Amino acid sequence: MTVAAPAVWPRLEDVVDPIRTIVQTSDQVTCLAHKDADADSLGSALAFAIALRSIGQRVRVVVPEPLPRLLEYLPGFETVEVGGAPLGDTVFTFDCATLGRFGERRAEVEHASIVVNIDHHLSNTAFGTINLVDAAASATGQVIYGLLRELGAPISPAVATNLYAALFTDTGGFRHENTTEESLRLAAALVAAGADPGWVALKSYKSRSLAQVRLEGLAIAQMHSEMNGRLLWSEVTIAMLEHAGADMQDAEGIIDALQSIDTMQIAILFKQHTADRSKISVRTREPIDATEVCTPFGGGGHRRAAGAEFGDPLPIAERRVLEVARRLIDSTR
Ligand SMILES: [Mn+2]
Repeated sequence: MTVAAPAVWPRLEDVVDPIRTIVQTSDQVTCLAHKDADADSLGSALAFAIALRSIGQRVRVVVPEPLPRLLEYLPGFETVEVGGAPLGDTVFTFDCATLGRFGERRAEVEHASIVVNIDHHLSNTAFGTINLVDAAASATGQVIYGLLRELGAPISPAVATNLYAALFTDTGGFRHENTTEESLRLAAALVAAGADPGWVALKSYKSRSLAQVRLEGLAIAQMHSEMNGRLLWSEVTIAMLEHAGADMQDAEGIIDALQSIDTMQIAILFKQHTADRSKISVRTREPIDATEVCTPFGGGGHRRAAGAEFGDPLPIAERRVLEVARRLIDSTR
């Protein structure tokens, strides 16, 4: 069941005391990132976990399958659990707008007695017992920083590095429109607390494998341009993965190449996960809202970046999505 999001979200100062009580009275807190976790989701979960452990709490960090191996550089990554023990009664979620983001862990989140939902997606469905959602924040990591400060938890270099990675990658290395005065000030504060910006940049954007770059080459070589380059799309098929010696995690970043093209208004990358399951990543420029490409298919995200999953073979997903994309571009003429 989907819960309608409130028109006005609770403010940090309204939820900090209940969150403090939850943390102090729980035997164990589970920090859960979303499926196909990115550095904002997992970095926020790790930062929160490390900070709480340092003040004596028992905290686990869990991700739905599969383990996001490209994030192994995040401090504490070696503690991340995938599969295994139940989530338990107290679950904190990070950067997850809907219950659909929890993959095989969804039922456990639905049945947990306390769920603290911390996010920055406007489309968040308020599935938590407590919902700390700030759509003005550039990253969930920014919300976590504010919460940790309110809780009086120390921002160690490991915490700062995780939060910096969250903020840095969710702003595309401070290039996306969600880069604000506040996020840049926070970046400086995190560097002062021990995050190394050059190292995080190296790990997030300059540590790609040969297979990743080969796969990107294949996807770019067969990119389609429609409507005078306003609609740009490509695909990653299982055959392409085999050809490049890559797996689907290596497709991360291809969408950035598509969205770097000057004429682009909608860029879409189609990913064939199995014969009858596919996913899309979508990026847009003003005035087109990326969520409008994805919500007809049960997906969501942000105005500039969104995604969706399909229980359809790739060609069917492509036909359905491209129809929506062409119509959106047409309506902006
Ligand atoms: Mn995020």
